[in-house]
Amino acid sequence: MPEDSIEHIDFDDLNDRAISQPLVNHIYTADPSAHYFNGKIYIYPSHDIDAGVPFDDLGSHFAMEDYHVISMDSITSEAVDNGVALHVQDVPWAEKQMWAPDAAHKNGKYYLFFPARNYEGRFQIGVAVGDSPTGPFSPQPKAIEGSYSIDPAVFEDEDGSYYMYFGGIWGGQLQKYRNNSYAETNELPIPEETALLPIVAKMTDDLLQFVETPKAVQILDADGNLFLEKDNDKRFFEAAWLHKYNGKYYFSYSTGDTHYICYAIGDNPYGPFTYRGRILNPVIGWTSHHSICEVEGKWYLFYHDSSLSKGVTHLRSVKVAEITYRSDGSIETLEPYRK
Ligand code: FUB
Repeated sequence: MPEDSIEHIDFDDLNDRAISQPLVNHIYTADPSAHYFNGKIYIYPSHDIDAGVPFDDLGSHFAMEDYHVISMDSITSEAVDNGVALHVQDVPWAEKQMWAPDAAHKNGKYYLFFPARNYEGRFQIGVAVGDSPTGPFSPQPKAIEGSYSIDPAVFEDEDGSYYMYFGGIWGGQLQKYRNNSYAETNELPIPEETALLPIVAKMTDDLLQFVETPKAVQILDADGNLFLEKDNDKRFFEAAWLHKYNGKYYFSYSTGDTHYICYAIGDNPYGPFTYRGRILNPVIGWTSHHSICEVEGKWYLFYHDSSLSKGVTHLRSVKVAEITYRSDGSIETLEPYRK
């Protein structure tokens, strides 16, 4: 929701109608990637700040500098801020804009995956490694080779393989790439052309690199066709996430400029995925970003909105709400504020 349409919102009333409240309110947090590691919930969010950078369509005002990990003993417990887990000043290749991260756990090590702008102004994705799920994390000296754009989400499959999904348009620069190559002249497709697609790559055993050339992830409509750019209430924009439910792979994402969290279902981690609907209707704030995590047999959507900051686009707060699967595997759409 654009900031100019929020002037008349009664935020006290909105907060009363919200289906959930911010998990923490002493700092702003966004883009939550939630995981259940060793019987506890860990949330890896962006740490929103007001850095005084003017608003633009490329998201320069999202000028985040560090990451804090939030932990919860259970879904109803207090959310604990574990302090700074990684700072941009400690990442040799990254200049600024520590955007939506994710994390993974393997063989007793914890891996924080994060996008940032490098010194040439391009987003890339880095990895930092730690011994604890809350950090601190030590960054690798260089970004992942062949990585680009934003919003990494790392999925661990049941066979022990890990896959990274990534990509985001506008500020996330995905429109500048075709077949993994950058060109300044590349732009968004025109409305009648096929929409841009998210990207996936399998990770190496040490989770520090891609094992293969990244591939496009196909999201198809019910007739088996790719969405067009004009289908912007269904096509991919940013915020990829993958989870597995009842043996099926669910790829979920934000439609960006239409503000929906949607999902598509497939039979393997590479897709294709067939569009099935919306998980979350628009929240207060322009962006919508989420993750889906199973905790003790129930499934939860971690998401954010800008209710605490009274609608400031780049000052968001992480929330959580339970999601419900129907018997056919579809997900009931959540309305973030009761009518
Ligand atoms: O937090 C910065 C950017 O906003 C994220 O990378 C996008 O997904 C959007 O939420």
